Formats: sequence, structure tokens, C-alpha cells
Amino acid sequence: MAFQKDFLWGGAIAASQADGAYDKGKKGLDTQDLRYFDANWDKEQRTVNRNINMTSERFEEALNAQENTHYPFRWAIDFYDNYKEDLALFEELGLNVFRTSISWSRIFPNGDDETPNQEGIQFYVDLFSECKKRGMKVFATILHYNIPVNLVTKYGGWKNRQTIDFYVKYARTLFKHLGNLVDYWLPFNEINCARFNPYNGCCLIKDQEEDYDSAIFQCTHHQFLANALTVEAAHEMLPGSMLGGMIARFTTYPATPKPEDVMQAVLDENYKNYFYLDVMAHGEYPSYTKRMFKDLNITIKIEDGDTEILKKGKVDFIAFSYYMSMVATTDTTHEKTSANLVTGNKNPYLKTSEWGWQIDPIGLRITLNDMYDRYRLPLFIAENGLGATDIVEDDKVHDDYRINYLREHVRQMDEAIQDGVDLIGYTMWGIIDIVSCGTIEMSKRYGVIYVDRDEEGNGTNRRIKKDSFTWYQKCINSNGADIE
Ligand code: BGP
Repeated sequence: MAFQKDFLWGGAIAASQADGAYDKGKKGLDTQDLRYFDANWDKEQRTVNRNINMTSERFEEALNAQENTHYPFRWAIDFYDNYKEDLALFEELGLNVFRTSISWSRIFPNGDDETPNQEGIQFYVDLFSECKKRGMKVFATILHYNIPVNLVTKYGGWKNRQTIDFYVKYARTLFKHLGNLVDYWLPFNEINCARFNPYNGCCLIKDQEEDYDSAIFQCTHHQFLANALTVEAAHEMLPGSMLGGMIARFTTYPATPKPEDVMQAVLDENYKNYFYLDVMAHGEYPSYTKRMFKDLNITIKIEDGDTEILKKGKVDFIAFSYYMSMVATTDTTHEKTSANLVTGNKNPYLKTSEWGWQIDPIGLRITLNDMYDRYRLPLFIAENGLGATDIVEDDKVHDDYRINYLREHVRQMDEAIQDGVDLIGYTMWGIIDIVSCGTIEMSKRYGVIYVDRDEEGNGTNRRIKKDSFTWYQKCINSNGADIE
């Protein structure tokens, strides 16, 4: 196998989907703590709920909620209290890098606080020191969707340029206190999420916006500025630090060789994917922006000095999540299927997961070659994995479907490295079962470690190794050679 000897084999989670303890350690309320879920919903209601996500009414209800059962991100899998036990399992697995996100409201409970919450800082010093002690590098996401609620209610969130200043102060505080413990930084998880799930991506609530689409891209512009200023601050405070730009990768093929379909695929690739990386890696808005904003009927305010800020803050590596691929067509009657963050066109050549996501390992090789050719920056697969309903039998989980999925993706990573792609790492998503982000379901499991907790938070919360635990352990210990 072609994996270099110091290839980074890891696992990823996110604070709101794992930590729980939403009001412990002086943590402030964050935007993910407000997302409502009802375990009695059927499959369709769960998808509808994913697409609605947040309304003003739900937001108010959640702020005044007297119970937490319907707010799974408030309890998740209690990683906050169990991290030592979980990191011991990750060490046994052989992980040499661990990706998680930092909760902004654990550091600044209201987001605009004068001084940081020492208890919050100490939690991450302890967590990341434990990672180091157990031989794992730290890949820290600075923002994975959950911003302090106070920044939304008092300032309007990312619509307000002041939020850029609050964010950069937060990032600088992390660099000051955690700079010696973190190896890879990611200012924003899936920055293109703002377009496809605006509440998660930039805390926008549709029923509060006159021009929703322009508001989305205005928030994205402010996030681009925050990203660039954060990269610049890190390079100044932590010389040699590595900061990445990340998207949810929607690899898109034309449905047919019809030129209109091929052109649609080019537009989807640019508008949904490359637009975001072009700004973060090239430090400027790409040449097709004017046409894109016209096509999408977008108007945003760019202020004096903004282009200089973008130029000075280019990222050091490219990160992306890869779960499935998409199909582009001008035929509006084309059959649909579900996907990460969105609903897309069905590819007749691909099988799908239980959640309708189209499984395409070869698409990963295609994506890696495309992106390396375009940016010539090191690539990091920050998320990949299979969401499935796992069954426990005699304290075992026989998840061969997950092993098959992972094996085929590892095989294509090897192919891409042989193609000359500089791929530095891979963090399997949801290395331990956590609450799903899109549908808020605990039953949508990604891990190689099962967590005994149901969709209302009942269960022992015990951790159980699945068959995939042994498979991934062998894969890592053999540096990708033993994957059968
Ligand atoms: C990505 C998010 C993750 C994660 C993943 C899987 O978009 O960055 O937070 O959750 O998707 O999606 P889901 O949990 O909806 O299955």
C-alpha cells in the first residue's frame, strides 16, 4: 500500500454531537442545544424535520424548555464526563490523530464576555493533554455549528460583522492556551453548510429573513473574513501552525453525456464546492462569482479592506467530508435520493445507505485527484463513514456493512496516493456512536464503538466494541495494508 509511514489514521467527532453536559463547567447555551427531536417521529417526519431545522417558534420554545429529553445535543453520549475512558479505547484502536470541535460557549459562555471561562479552557487542556499522553495528535475544529445563543439573540449572529471580532478573539484565546497541544486547526467545519443548512452553518432562521439567500452569503462572507483573520493570527502567534479550509464535498457527475447535463455538473461543482475552497485557498473570490451571484440572485456587502484580509489569510491544507456522490441534470423529473445536508439526483449505478446516501468509493479517488490538481495543497479527509442502525447481539455488533464501506474507501485512498495525491490524513467520522447532526438521531450510528443510549437518552451509556473496531485496528497497525 502507498500510505506514507507517518500517515494520520484517526477518528472524528464534534462537541455538540458527543459532549453533552450542556450546562456544566459554566458552559453557555449554544445554538445546537436548541434543536428539537421527537423519538416518536417516523422516517418521513425526521427528514422533514431535518429540512426545516429551526423556526422562530421552536427557537423560543427551546430557550424556555423545562425538559431535555427532546434536545439530544444537551446530553449526547456524555463524552464530557467519559473522555478518559473513550480515549483509552481510541488508543487501543491505534489512532494517531483525534479530531473534535471546541465549544465556543465553553470558552466564552455569552460569546461577548470580556474574559474567557477558565473552567472551559482547563477542560480542553485536560482533554488534549490526555490525547497526547495516549499517542494521538490533535485536530481541533474551532467552530462546528454551535455558536453562543447570546450572539444570535443580541447581535444577529453572523449577519453582524461584530461576530467576526468575537470569533477572532475566541480563536486567539485558543491559540494562547491550547497552541502547544493542537497539531491541526480547522476554523470552520464544512463552511459550505451555510447554503444547505443555514441554521447549522450560519445560525439563520428562514422565517426571520426577507432575502434569505443573500443573508446566507452575507454570513458566508463574514465567515470567510473570520477564517482569513484566524489563519493570519495563528501564523503570527504559532509559527508553523497548520490551518485548514473545509467543505462538505458534493462530488457531482453529469447524469448523461448531454452537454446541458455536463454543464450543470460544472456549475454544481463550482457553486456548491469549489467556490468556498477557492476563496479560502486562493485568497480571493473566483472569476465565476459574479455569474453565480446573478444566477442565485444574491447581493452582499463587501467593505473596503475585505479583499486584502482574504489575500493575507490563505489556508495551509484542504479538508473535506466525503460520504457519497451526486448527479447533476437539467431534467427536473429525475429520481431523487437523500444525501449529506441535501437531497439529490439518483445515480442508477450506485447502492445507497439506509438513509439513501449513494455509496461511491471510486468517487473518493476522483475527488482527491481533482482537488489536489486544483489546489496543490495537502489534503485531509476530515470525515468519512457509514451511518447505519446497528443491532447488539450477545454484546456484539456484526457490522460487516460498515467494514465493507470503509475498506473500499481506504482502497481508493491508496489508489489516489499512487496517482500522486498528497493525502496526509483520514479521520473516520463518528469513531464512537454520537447523535447525528442532520436528523438528530442517536439511532443513526457511525462508530466502531457502540454506545448503549437510545433516542431519548435512556440506556447504560456503556461502550461496546463492534466488529469494525478490530478491522480498523488491523488497518491502522498495518498502515492500510491489512484491510481484508
Ligand atoms: C457532516 C457534519 C457532521 C456529521 C456528518 C454526518 O455534515 O460535519 O457533524 O454529522 O455530516 O451527518 P449526519 O450526522 O447527519 O448523518
